[in-house]
Amino acid sequence: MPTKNPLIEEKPYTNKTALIIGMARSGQAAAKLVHAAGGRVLLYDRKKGEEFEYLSMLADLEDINWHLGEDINPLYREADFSVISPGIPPTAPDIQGAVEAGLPVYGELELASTLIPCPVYAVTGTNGKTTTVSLLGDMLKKGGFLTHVAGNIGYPLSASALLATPDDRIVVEVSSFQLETAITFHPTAAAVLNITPDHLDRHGSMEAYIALKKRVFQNMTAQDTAVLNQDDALCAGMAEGIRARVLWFSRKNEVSQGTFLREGQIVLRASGAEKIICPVEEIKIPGQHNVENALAAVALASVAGIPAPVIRHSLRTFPGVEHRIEYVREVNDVWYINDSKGTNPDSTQKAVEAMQVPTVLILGGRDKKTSFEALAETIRLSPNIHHIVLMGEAADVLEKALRGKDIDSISLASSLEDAIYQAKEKAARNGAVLFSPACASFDMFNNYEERGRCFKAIVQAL
Ligand code: UMA
Repeated sequence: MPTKNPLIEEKPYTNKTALIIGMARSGQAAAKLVHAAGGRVLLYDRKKGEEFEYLSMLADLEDINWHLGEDINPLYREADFSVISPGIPPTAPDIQGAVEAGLPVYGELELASTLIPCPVYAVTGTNGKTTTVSLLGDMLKKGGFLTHVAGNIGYPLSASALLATPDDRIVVEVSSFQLETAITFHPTAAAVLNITPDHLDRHGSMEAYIALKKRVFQNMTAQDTAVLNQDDALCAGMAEGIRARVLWFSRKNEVSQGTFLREGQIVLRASGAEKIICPVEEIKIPGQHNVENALAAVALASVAGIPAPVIRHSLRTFPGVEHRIEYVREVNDVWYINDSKGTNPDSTQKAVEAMQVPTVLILGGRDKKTSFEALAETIRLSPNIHHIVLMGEAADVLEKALRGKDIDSISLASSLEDAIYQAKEKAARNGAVLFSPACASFDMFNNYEERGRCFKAIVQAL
C-alpha cells in the first residue's frame, strides 16, 4: 500500500521477520505497518481464526503467514523480533517464550513510535484520557492540522503511523499497559492527568503503576513539555527528575506556568504572558472532572501553537465521547446514562458526583483488585444515589464494601439486561439510571465499548 510517510517508504524492516503476538486491533495494525515498512510478518494468536471478528482488515495483505491457535514455539526460531499487544502481560507464557528464545519484545506502541514522521502529543493518567485526547484532537483539527487521534482510545498508533505525513499531528492516548514496553516513544508534549489505583492486578503495586506512567516522559528533552496536574500529589511528584519543561494545570490554585482558573475563567500563563481562554461555564462537556481535562487540553494545545480563539471555539462546541457519561434516552421520565468507560472506582466516583437528580446506579464487572472503599463512601455521601444494582464477578466484593458503609438499598442482577430492568423498576420519576460499572468488562464482554453498546441497545428496546 502506498504511504506518504517517508520513514515507511525507506522500508526499514526489509529482510526482517516480525512475530506479531496477539491479533486483535493492535496486532492487525502492527502487521500492516511492518508489512508496509518492508518486513515479513508471522501472525500468531492463541485464539483460533474463527474466533476473530475483524480479520478482513488484513485481507489486502499478501504473503501472510497465519498461525492462529497453533503452537507458537516453531515461530520464535523464524523471527528477528516480536511485537505484542497491550492486553498481553509480559509475564504471559507466549511472551516469556519469546524472551527465552532471545527475541527483542516490542509493544505495538513502541513499534509505531519508530515510524512516526510528525509531532506527537500524548495523554496518560488513570481517568479522563479519552475525553482529553478527543478534545485536544478537536482543537488541533480546528487549528488546521490534519490530526490523527490514536492509541488506547481504540485506534492503534500503528494505524496512524501508516497514514501520517510529516505535516500532520498525532494525539495519542497512552495506557500503563503500553508504557510497559515503551523504549523510544518520544512525544513532543505529554500530560499525566491524575493517578488513582487501577490495573493493580497486572502491575502488582501502586509504585509500579506510578513508575510506568512516568515513563511517558523518559525520552523528553528540555525542548519538550510535560503537562502535570498540580492538584494531584502523585502527578505533581513526577516533575522531579524529568528533563522536559513543566506546564502545570490546576483547578484550585494559580500556577507559575500553565493553565488555571481565575474568577471563573480559564487562564493560560506561558512564556511570561497570560491569555484568558474562556469562562468555565462555556465548556460544553459537564462535570468538574471535565474542567481538569479541559485545562490539560488547553495547555497541550498551546504547545501545539493553537490560537486562543480556536481553543475557545473547541471548548464551547466539543460534545464529549461515547461511553463516558453519555446520555442515551429518556423512558417514562427517566434518563438513561451510559458510562461503560467507568472501568475503575475513581472513574465511577466522578460520574456519581456529576449526577444532579435521583439516580439508580448499576455497578459491577471484573474486579481489578482495586479497593471499593472510597467509591462506597462517595455513594454514601451522594444526595442522589438512592439504589444500587450489582452485577458481574465483583458483585460480592462490591456488596461487602457498600454494606460496610451502611448502604442497604441494593439488589443483585444476573445479567446486564436483568440489571437494567431492575433499575427501571427502582428509578424515580424525573430521575436517572447511571450505568457506571467501576470494573473491567471482561467477565461478560470483549471490551467496555461492546458493554456500552449492549447497554444502549437494551435501553433503546425498553
Ligand atoms: N493473546 C495471546 N496470548 C496471550 C494473551 C492474549 O495471543 O497470552 C491474544 C488474545 O487472544 C487477543 C490479543 O492477544 O486476541 C490481545 O489483544 P488486546 O487485548 O491487546 O486487544 P486490542 O484490540 O489490540 O486492544 C488494545 C487495548 N487493550 C488493552 O489494553 C486490554 C485497547 O485498550 C486499545 O484500545 C487497543 O489496543 C488499540 O490501541 C482497551 C483497554 O481496555 C480499551 N485498555 C485498558 C484501559 O483503558 O483501562 C488499558
